[in-house]
Amino acid sequence: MRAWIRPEIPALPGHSNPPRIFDTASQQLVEAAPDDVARLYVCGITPYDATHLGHANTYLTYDLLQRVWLDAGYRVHYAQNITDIDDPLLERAIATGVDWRELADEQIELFRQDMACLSILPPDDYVAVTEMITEIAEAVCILLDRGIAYRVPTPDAAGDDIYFDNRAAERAAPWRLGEESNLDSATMLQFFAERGGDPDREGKRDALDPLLWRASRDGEPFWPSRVGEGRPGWHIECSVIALKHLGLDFTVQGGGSDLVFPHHELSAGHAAALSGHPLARVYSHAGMIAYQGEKMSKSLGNLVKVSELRAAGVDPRVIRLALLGHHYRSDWEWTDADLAAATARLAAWQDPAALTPADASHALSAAGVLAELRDALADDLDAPTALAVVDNALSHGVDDPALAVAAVDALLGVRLRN
Ligand code: 5CA
Ligand code: ZN
Repeated sequence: MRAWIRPEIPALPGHSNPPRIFDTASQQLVEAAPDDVARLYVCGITPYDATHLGHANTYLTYDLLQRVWLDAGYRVHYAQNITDIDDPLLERAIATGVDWRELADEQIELFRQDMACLSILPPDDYVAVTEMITEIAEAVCILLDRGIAYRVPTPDAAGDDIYFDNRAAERAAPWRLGEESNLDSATMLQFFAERGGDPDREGKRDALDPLLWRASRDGEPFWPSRVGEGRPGWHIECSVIALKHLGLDFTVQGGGSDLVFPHHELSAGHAAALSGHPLARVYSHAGMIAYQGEKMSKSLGNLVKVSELRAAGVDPRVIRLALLGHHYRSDWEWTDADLAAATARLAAWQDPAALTPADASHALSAAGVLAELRDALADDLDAPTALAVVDNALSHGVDDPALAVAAVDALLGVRLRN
């Protein structure tokens, strides 16, 4: 799929250190330092409603990570999927009387516009599940052949549903359930049931075994394949897309923390069972943004949409600054105060007199400001500290305003002057 336009990044003198970021599996900060090319996979949208601030925050997190990598001198290879066939999308299409393909196309286009307005770096490979059906079905065949997948008879469907055998995968692959999420089995069961899993499905070998392939039911979209007519389960899509485009053991797998379990844990399991290697070196997760007391989510409908803020005249840089005001790993609730604070901050940063010292003898070194910005971001993407560094530079003025402006543009993605 076509992604969106790439924002320009000004060149800066010198370079950042490789970033340290928090790894969910080991529960510690680790250096995300690739040998050469930084390979990043971030789970994309399920396109049945418009981009909200929670999505924007997650994609902004990995935009920052890429800006640090680029500034540290690495090349970046970034892949993202689109879950353009799944139950919630079909349910919304039926409820609104729209063809599911039209709904997905409309929402993908809106997402592209939102991402471009927010100056989010686009993926090199932007891949819809519906473009990968054959490869996914092949992967399911391989898992069946190796005895790591099994058929569950499905009387109301044209063929069998196919499930992943977690226990068999643990025996065959460098992977263990719980290794990434660190959750106990009761919590896994709860999250599995809440987040698209079917623990009570009759005929499964284990309650936590996930669906790999869903045989077609009456009226549901399906694709012919070597494993019968049907469509892919959720986790396998990300494993197959990531393996195809990024290869083995890539640098960082990212997404919101709602995906830690079951989605990321089981995508890693599928990939390990297919390739014999771990999926990624670092498993990174962004916090959840809430609104009106609950996690902002399309299914609940408590959304603040990027497109609606834009239509109301909010400068996308304000949205960026509002999100950057919170550390990416924290869970927080959006309020109008975030918007007000970010609006005031952008106005202050854009003031033509800002950064120019009233008294040259008190000016800060712009090179020093750049170094502080780099240190903050390389330290687990500490954007709130980075914003404070710029605020401080403004209150004193700097000896080279053009360098400070370029640093804010390149590292924080906020262009202050044209
Ligand atoms: N298509 C799947 C991933 S394969 C999916 O989760 N789609 S989504 O549209 O529901 O979410 C897209 C991304 O936004 C995911 O990385 C998810 O973790 C993140 N996300 C969703 N809601 C929030 C929220 N309230 N706060 C922060 N991030 C969120
Ligand atoms: Zn995913």
